[in-house]
Amino acid sequence: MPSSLTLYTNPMSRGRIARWMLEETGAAYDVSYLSYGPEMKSRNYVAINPMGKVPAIVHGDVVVTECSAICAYLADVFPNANLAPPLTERASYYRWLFFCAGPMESAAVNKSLGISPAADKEGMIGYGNYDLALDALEKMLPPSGFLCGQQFTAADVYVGANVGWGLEFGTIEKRSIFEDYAERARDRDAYRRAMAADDEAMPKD
Ligand SMILES: N[C@@H](CCC(=O)N[C@@H](CS)C(=O)NCC(=O)O)C(=O)O
Repeated sequence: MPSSLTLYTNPMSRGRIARWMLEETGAAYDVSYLSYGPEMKSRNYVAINPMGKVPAIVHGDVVVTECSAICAYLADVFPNANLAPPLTERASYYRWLFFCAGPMESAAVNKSLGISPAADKEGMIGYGNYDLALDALEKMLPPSGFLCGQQFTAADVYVGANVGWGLEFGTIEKRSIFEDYAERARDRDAYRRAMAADDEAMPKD
């Protein structure tokens, strides 16, 4: 197991999700903060993430980008944290991670940009339309417990963060099942530690 683990992030970014997940694992890690603009697009950083976006983690000589992949990877390499179901019981786990990273995120971001696909194009758009994606989320979210039953997993870090921030930023409509789930998922010491650390790293005026 490599000993070095570095998070590349900006405190005002999706990097907060990766930091929450790192805190859940209990692993020691370093943080490298990147500012938006030239620093994130520098040759050195683009060698890590060709998108020039945060977050990324570098674990030994392995690079992982994409918040959802970072969550899943960290759950696998730190199994003692018990953040992934057993291999043969991962149906809901994968379904949720990929649904949220793909269709749900696109639906929420497009909504915030005022982009709504023409009705005759919905069949070729992964999320169909915003209401369809949101209604699916509402039907699939459990009324109690977590996405994989009673076990809190990396999928709850990713989905819980997205639903929570979606509600706060208005990209996800307020519905009680969303609010209750986000509150349950984020009621974690690791979440509070991660948010406090990123708040502390915010630029001071
Ligand atoms: N799909 C990526 C999205 C990453 C992303 O868009 N990050 C934004 C911050 S939240 C960023 O780095 N933007 C800076 C830029 O594109 O220049 C993930 O989930 O990690």
